[in-house]
Amino acid sequence: MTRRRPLLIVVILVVLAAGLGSVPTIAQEPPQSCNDPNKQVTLYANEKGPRGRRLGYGRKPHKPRIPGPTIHMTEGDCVQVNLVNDSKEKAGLHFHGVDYTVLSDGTPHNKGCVGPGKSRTYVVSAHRPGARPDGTIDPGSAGYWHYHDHCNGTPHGTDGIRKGLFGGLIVRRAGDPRPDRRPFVVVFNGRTINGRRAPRTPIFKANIGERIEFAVIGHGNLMHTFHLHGHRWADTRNGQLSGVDDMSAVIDNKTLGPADSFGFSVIAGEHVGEGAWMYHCHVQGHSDAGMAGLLVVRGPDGKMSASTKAAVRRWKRIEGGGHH
Ligand SMILES: [Cu+2]
Repeated sequence: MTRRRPLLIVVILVVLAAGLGSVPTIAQEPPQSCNDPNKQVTLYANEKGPRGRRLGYGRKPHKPRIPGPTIHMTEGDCVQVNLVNDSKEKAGLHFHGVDYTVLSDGTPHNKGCVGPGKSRTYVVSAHRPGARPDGTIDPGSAGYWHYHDHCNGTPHGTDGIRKGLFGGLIVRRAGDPRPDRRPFVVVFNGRTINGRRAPRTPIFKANIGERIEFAVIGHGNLMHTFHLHGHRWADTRNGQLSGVDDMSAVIDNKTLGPADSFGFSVIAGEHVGEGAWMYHCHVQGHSDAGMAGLLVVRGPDGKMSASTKAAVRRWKRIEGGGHH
């Protein structure tokens, strides 16, 4: 025993030194306010549609959108989101993927709901990846996330989500490729895309060669599969491979359950050219019910070719022919 004691002391000293020298990344609680006034977002919740049966978040009062405005963050950011509830119903904000205290959880039991005519601030932050003192990896916050109501109808926001209270949240890592356009946000909810059925679903447009980005979110009670024609991406955090020998699967179809989300960026028309490329849910009964839209790849000058225009017209006519 006495012979082993010096070794034991050395081991203890090494462990202590390692502990003192490392930066604990997990012990910190997320902040409850952000100092940067530029990192403030205000969202307004309002009824939407002629009968006001839908609800949406918007950047301006009485201008709700479904999905709501996409919130952008970079790892290391803190964002203060002010929710002004201009609707006649209860609403709130609950975020996926990022850091927040229970005060910003947006749930009824944490008193995170906002009554009609009231407002409230939520604080969320995104951290960079790092190593924990024990050597395991603390993943960063980067990802294709989303936010939604957790208050309307039930304590789980079931009515709020059904009516349209949701939006995308994109957290980037420094060095991630940036798209040339605003991200295309696709929310599969019930048998709709962004609350609509073809041919009134979004028609996204880009010029050939541009980097375009999709953020895809599932909601409701159904399982979906997102498929994009003519383009494929890596099944990784942002759709990119780390090198030519990266063995990650390359896919053009991905399963999406409720509250799942993923995203990727691709080069519009790469290897396939201009045209009207469909994106849709590949559950056949869902695409037949109207869960389909278009990615229109225009020429490098931003002009749609005659054949692309004709294809878009045909698509609208065919999809407008009634759903099953
Ligand atoms: Cu589906």
